[in-house]
Amino acid sequence: MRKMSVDYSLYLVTDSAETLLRGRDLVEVVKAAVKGGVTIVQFRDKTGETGELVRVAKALHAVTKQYNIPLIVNDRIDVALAVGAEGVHLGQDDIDLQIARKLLGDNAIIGVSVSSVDEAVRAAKGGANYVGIGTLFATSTKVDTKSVIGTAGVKKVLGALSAMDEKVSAVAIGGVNLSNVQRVIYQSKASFKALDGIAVVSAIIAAPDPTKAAKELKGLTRQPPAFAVANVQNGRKVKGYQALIQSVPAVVKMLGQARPLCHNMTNLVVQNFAANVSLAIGASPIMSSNGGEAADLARLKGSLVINMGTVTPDGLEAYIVALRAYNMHGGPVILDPVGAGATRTRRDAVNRLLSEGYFDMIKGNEQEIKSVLGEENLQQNGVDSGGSALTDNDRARLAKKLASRERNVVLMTGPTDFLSDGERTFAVNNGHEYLGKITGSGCTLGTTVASCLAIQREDKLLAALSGVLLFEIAAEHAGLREDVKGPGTFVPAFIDELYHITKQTAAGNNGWLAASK
Ligand code: 3NM
Ligand code: MG
Repeated sequence: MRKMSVDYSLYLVTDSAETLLRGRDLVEVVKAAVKGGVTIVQFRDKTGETGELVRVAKALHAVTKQYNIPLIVNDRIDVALAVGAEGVHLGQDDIDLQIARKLLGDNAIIGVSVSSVDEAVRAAKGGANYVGIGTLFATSTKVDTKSVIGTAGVKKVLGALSAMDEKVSAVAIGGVNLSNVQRVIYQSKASFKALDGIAVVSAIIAAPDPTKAAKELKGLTRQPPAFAVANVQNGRKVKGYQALIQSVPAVVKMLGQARPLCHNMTNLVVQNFAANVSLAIGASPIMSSNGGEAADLARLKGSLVINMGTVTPDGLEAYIVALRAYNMHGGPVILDPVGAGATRTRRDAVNRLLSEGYFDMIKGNEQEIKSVLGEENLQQNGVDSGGSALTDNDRARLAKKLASRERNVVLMTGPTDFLSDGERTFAVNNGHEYLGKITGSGCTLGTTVASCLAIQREDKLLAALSGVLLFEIAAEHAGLREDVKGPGTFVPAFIDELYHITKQTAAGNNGWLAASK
């Protein structure tokens, strides 16, 4: 075996299933794919007779040698040895890594399938050259997967690997395709380690034109997704709360000037209220839950709110269509996971949404954020005094944890709101008790923040902060008015105050912000 430096960026795993090949010859398909830019090939055939496996492996090796890329054989060390392949790939139930190393030598590339931190650490310590982390997303190519771990699971593994002395490369596998490859790379990235590549089967093997598919996938792996931002303002990262607050008036002012579109796929209860709040702050609301028109709306440079308040199976599919359309154009999307932990349907819906697209922001109360994190029984700190026993530090940590896991912004609402982009975490103490006594205050906060996101995309945390302060200080103003006697009279007064604050800010009067705390 020859020693070679390995480029894992576009890792093709073969599959001889007729449903994928549709009459085409595997070797020809792989040749076309390699021509398109595949950087490493794994021959994976779980059913063939040994003689046939050796014949195909030999033909594949002729192709990969021509392009100077490695050929890896799945599981079958004998086949790898027979054709002089550059390495093998081992599943957790395959032959032991140490034995494989002994049989194949130091120069062989040995990869191991892992789906957890433990498996990854063991593989790295055992001397694996790379790990294939999966199953990323549920895929019909491999139905007997042990666990579907999502980008959050991949990120966890990468984080663990980055803390080790052993150098091991990493690819992710399972359901990666043209529509999600950029997001997978973006969201999987741990602080000190990114994926070295992505591994695909059907996205290339089943593609009508494997050369084109490989070329496009490779291009996308080198380019950040449309929704990626540096969270900077004028090239500078604003770190402190006080410094960030200085930029809030400009955001609110811009709302009235730009009149951004705010597309709401929201529940029936709050549609009217959300549309009124949008209009009051200068945004232009569209209340449409029809996935069919989302692609057109996504081109209008607005933002999208997906509020699962009254989620239905059809509604969920419409959300996904819209989510993908906005992701493609870089239009910001907010998830409001209403009642996320309440039913299995809602938990499943959240998981499905998180696996199908990117949310620039997730806004929810403590219970909702916990359930999106998958932490129903969080370790409690201090004395349980009924209700939530979390301290504010715990709450801040929750928001930060989810934001860093999803690589987005999290706004966790409550008596104190917590905002985090994973690096910066702030608490806001504004608001009024009547917000808790009317329907749709959380949902319309989502609409407000989404409107800010539509015009402040570079620093999404600033957009969140602007929306929260505008919304909650307006509520304080309304609550103080003499004509407000309770929740009923609060609603119209609140809409008025949102309108007044936005107008004042447009005229250069930022006095209202002094109430921020
Ligand atoms: N291994 P596609 S998932 C071969 O989880 C394989 O280890 C997996 O196929 C794992 O790119 C998988 O078509 C199939 O989704 C990936
Ligand atoms: Mg195997």
